[in-house]
Amino acid sequence: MRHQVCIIGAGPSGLLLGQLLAMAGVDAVILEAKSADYVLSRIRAGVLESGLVDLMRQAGCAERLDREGLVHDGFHLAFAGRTHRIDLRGLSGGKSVVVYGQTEITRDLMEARAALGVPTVYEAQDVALHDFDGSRPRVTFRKDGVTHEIACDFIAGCDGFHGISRRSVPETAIAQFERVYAFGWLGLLADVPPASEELVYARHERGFALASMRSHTRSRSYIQVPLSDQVEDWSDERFYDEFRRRLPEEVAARVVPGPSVEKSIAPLRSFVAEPLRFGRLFLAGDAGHIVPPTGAKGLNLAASDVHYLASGLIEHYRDGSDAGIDAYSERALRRIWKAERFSWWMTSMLHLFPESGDFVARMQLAELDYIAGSEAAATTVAENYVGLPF
Ligand code: RFL
Ligand code: PHB
Repeated sequence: MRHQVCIIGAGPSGLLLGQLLAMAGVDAVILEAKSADYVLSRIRAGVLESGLVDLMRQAGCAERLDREGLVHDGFHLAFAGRTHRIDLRGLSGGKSVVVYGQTEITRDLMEARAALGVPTVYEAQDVALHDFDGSRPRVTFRKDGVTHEIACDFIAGCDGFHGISRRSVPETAIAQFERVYAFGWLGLLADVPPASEELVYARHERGFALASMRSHTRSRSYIQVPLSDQVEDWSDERFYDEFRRRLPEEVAARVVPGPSVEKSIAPLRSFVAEPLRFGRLFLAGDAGHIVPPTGAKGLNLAASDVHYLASGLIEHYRDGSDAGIDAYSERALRRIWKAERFSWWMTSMLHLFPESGDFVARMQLAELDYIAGSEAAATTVAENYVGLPF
């Protein structure tokens, strides 16, 4: 088998890249380790920046997103018994975010890919990358007991944090920067109306809480938990008790404790690999970087990577220029580090760090009070939350 580009991973990064390339006439195959149903069952992000929405439109996949996505012009920061609204639209020169689940983005992209009839191999086992430091990279995998080989011009590693692409690069060729946090987010999805029309990020002495949603009838709720906790420790009832205690009273009063459709604990991590290009292999999305979810940036960063990478590859095939792919790593990393900073800062300001003591707790409150009282401070929150320009 021969294809121009071999994409590893059919998460949002791989599918969006595949779609943009297909629309431009570039021939790409996607290899995915799991089944399509498994990929669709992962509940993750829900807040989209306008850059991602625009890319979905460019990919011809935004019809349902434009119809069902909820435009949010603001969100709330709750702390010390107060609630402060960040007016995203007013503070960012008219920008907003869209609430629409990652699962739905994935589904829309999968359907568009199927309609184009371009190849995706699900349940590809033992995917291995070869010779990407030379001019003829190859990818091998097993499917139904048979070994296959794909010859290609480029490999796009879109296989997430635990994927094989980044691990295929010699350790001496890659620098890795990491911060691991001592807590995780316990998330609960339920088919009940959300407690608040806009998202509420709450800093509380008992730990962080976030009231979010997927639609007017589906709520997504999170609480900070120690990493030692297991999902089994948290009945729905216990979850809602704790969630309510951490939210402002008027929001807590409106929590409808519906049975969980999904409940899971996600560890929090900041991570960046440098560079994002190794010969003819490129890393994009979670394969190259991870942010803690507090800034809602993970999925959106995957989209900006894909934007830079797709335009570079299209330029290569259409114009015979390598300027775009040569600049990929640097362009993507400049935006990644700024989103890393924002996500780390929001995480630091809103979570309970028991080991850090009262001084840090007072700093968090001073910072939140400053944001609530200063338009300049609130503007930097809004500008980063709606997403820095590509
Ligand atoms: P994904 O979504 O992890 O997709 C990677 C795909 O690659 C496949 N794969 C392989 N395929 C072939 N061969 C191999 N050896 C492979 N190894 C892995 C995987 O099966 C998978 O299908 O990465 P991608 O596409 O870069 O997308 C990134 C986003 O998924 C991610 O940034 C966000 O979901 C992060 N994230 C969140 N971001 C937000 O903005 N808001 C959130 O609320 C939020 N919640 C989350 C999250 C990430 C989580 N993870 C990674 C555990 C909650 C969780 C639990
Ligand atoms: C979500 O709805 O899953 C969500 C929203 C905002 C975040 C993180 C997660 O910052």
